[in-house]
Amino acid sequence: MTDPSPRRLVLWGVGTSRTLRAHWALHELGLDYECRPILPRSGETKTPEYTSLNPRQKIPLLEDGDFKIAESPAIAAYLSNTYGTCENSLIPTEPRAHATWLEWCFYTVTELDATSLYVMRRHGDLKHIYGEAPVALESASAYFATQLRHAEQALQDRRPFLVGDRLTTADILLTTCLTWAVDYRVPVTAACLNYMETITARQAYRAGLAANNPRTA
Ligand SMILES: N[C@@H](CCC(=O)N[C@@H](CS)C(=O)NCC(=O)O)C(=O)O
Repeated sequence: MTDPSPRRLVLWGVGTSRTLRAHWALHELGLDYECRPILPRSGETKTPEYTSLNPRQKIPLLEDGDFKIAESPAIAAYLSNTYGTCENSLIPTEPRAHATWLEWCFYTVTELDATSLYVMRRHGDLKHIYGEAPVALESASAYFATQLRHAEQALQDRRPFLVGDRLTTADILLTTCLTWAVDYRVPVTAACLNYMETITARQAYRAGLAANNPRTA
């Protein structure tokens, strides 16, 4: 029997660090959603249906009724701004805390993700698609180590969250980069590992991880 009342929130994509960010944010906010478990490099991001939703042919993508939004940091921020409450908001509002949150978000997605880890992925595991480039791979790994000093230094005080006294989307972004780095056997230093251990013990992280698993989605 078909569901007579399709859910409003539909998340496309499973199986990657970027898709995990969206699943995890949905669980932090306690939101009910439908998952379309398409995978990267499977042809599923290139179908005419999906291409009409996202011409970039990338996952994740969120549909909320007639609104759609891609880019994992934007999806997490949209969900918090739209559905977050005083109790579970994932974005600080006080101007300086908000600016610091933005700084962590941009640092993580530009310096750690796009410039370092993704370059390593493209020219490492995905070299059959993006080309072999050992020099780029090595320099991206060294760049990651230098850039990670910022997080390592900030986390020396053993703070549980990057900004303020609760989880924000910046924690979601940084944690997914740290777990990605650990999977890649890129050295991650002590304070970052302690921080990651605390954050990944959260129930919403566990639930997001299960939802992001292509075998269970
Ligand atoms: N900046 C985007 C990156 C999205 C991205 O690169 N997604 C990859 C998987 S992690 C993808 O969809 N690749 C498409 C494909 O290979 O089919 C985000 O953070 O959402």
